[in-house]
Amino acid sequence: MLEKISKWMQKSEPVSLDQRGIDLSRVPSHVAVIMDGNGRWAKKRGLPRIAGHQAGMKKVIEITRAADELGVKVLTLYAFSTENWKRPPEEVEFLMKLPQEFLGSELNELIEKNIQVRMLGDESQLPAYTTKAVKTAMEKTRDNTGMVLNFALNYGSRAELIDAVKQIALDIKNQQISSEEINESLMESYLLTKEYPDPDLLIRTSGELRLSNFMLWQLAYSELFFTDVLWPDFKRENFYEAIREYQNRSRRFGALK
Ligand code: V0D
Repeated sequence: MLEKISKWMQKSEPVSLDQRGIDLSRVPSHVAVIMDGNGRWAKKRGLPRIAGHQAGMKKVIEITRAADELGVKVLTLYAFSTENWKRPPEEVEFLMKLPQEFLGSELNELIEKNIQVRMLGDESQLPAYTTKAVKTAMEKTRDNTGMVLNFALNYGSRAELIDAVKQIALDIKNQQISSEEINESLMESYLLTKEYPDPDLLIRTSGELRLSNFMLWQLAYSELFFTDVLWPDFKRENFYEAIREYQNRSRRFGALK
């Protein structure tokens, strides 16, 4: 067995890893994260759920910095799903104030780092103070050319697919396109993610092994990394571990897909 491994290693291309064990020439372009476990983190400590969300917010800037420093091009964070409206109204209200709070303390750093803030999802049902904060951040970072920090807010993948199908049907009816033209690339041009490559890597924290209606089309070929670590406990080093695992998998299976 060891012999097999060493033969395989001789055959592979040489790789140069940095001090963290990461190959900087093969960093995933697009990383998506389901930031789960905030409520559980709080419960374990006898704190209200909102304390978990607050602690989770601290990790958003930490992981944004880590991704930016590695050269990730797009970081998509699932901040609020269309299912999250079912939570108690006080919790929803607290969550809706987080974009304002986050941007109040972190927007200057994002601007300095040439990061572009974007949003993915249906903004029409969000409170005005939430959309205002996000839109201001998007405008202030619109001309930046660095990493895209993409917040999925009131996002649901099935709704995104239904909207795409509806729009395609309308465009056929109006003779903008013909049904013969429907293919993967046309479909992609009707999705909210049309500007971005598909995620290379999905990270989900907190031990749940499901996609929960997140980017169902876009994740078709992505590497999936699940960890039991709760989002408020997720550190830079956990992010690096996910990147190393991604690189080990795609080194082994580089020929497939
Ligand atoms: C709570 C863990 C940052 C997940 C992270 C409205 C649940 C902290 C934002 C944010 C949330 C969103 C848009 C933006 C800037 C920041 C955020 C929500 C929840 C839901 F432009 N953290 N965060 N938004 N949590």
